Amino acid sequence: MNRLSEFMLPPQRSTIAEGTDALFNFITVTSVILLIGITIAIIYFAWKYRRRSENDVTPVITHNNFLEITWSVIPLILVLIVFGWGLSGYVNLTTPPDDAYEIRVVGKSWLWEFHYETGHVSVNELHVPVNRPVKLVMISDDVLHSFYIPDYRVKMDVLPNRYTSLWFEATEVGESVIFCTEYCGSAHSNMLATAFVHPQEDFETWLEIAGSADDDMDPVELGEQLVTRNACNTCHSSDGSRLQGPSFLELFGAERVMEDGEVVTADENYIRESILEPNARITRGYQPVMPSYAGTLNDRQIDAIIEYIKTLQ
Ligand code: HEC
Ligand SMILES: [Cu+2]
Repeated sequence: MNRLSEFMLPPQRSTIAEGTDALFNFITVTSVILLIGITIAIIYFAWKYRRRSENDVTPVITHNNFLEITWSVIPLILVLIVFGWGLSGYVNLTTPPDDAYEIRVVGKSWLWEFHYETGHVSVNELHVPVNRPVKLVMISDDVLHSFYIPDYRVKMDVLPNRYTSLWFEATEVGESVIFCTEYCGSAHSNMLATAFVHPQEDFETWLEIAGSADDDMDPVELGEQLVTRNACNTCHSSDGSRLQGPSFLELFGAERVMEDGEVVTADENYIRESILEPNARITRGYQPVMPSYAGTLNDRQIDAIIEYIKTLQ
């Protein structure tokens, strides 16, 4: 069975992965056995009871209790096994252990934000300790998304206005891919993140430094990093090319025409407003698809991004 999982499925990197795969393999193997058995029976009977002569007459058969009960009871038992097994897995998946480490997740078109107990926020990077249950409490800022880590066999819809949660315990130090599996707009396929699993001590250290590492960095350098870390660069280029949004090249100081005809000079206030309330004013020729970074970026970080944009002339 494990060979089968290795062949068909992603690596098993959480405590529940093996159980989930066992059920999946049970369903696959039973279905294949039934498929082969029924196909052989159909072909055999078609051949055995073929019409041999002009006067072949089919005998009148009304029913056969034994056969009918057998072919009802066996599938019923199989279906009940799958139901019970699936239910216990579902209950397990929806009840996190009490000591689970909690991280909050916000889905936005088209990125994932992770908020830690220290107030640190990381974008598209989930950091967790190994061998410790982690509970994710998730919500969406806009449309429906779905949070999926194939290596951990966990998936849960992420909804606006309502929290959903899931939990897992990673069993290996390393990296795994996180997908959005609910079609959520034109850049849905870019809504990817990475789960980084650290040894327990390293996780504590990571959490301690993560919040303060930026403090003594040069603003322009910090701004450049933030643009990548916050996935701004998936929609804004720094070389003049047009992506989902306008390029940052030659943005600072430029005159921008808004959707309603208003002309705005791209100064500090305009950039700040664009980051915190992207829908307040829409640049003409673009869709209102930028997520708000209010609550994600603090003043110092916004200033750093502005300083960085200023250098792109
Ligand atoms: C999902 C794509 C997307 C992401 C991610 C994104 N933006 Fe935008 N942004 C846009 C679009 C589209 C516009 C133009 C429409 C509008 O004004 O909202 C825009 C407009 C802007 C503007 C105004 C630009 C102009 O020329 O008028 C600024 C400044 C800006 N974004 C900064 C940022 C920063 C900083 C980040 C990261 C912290 C970011 N954006 C992340 C899509 C995005
Ligand atoms: Cu999505």
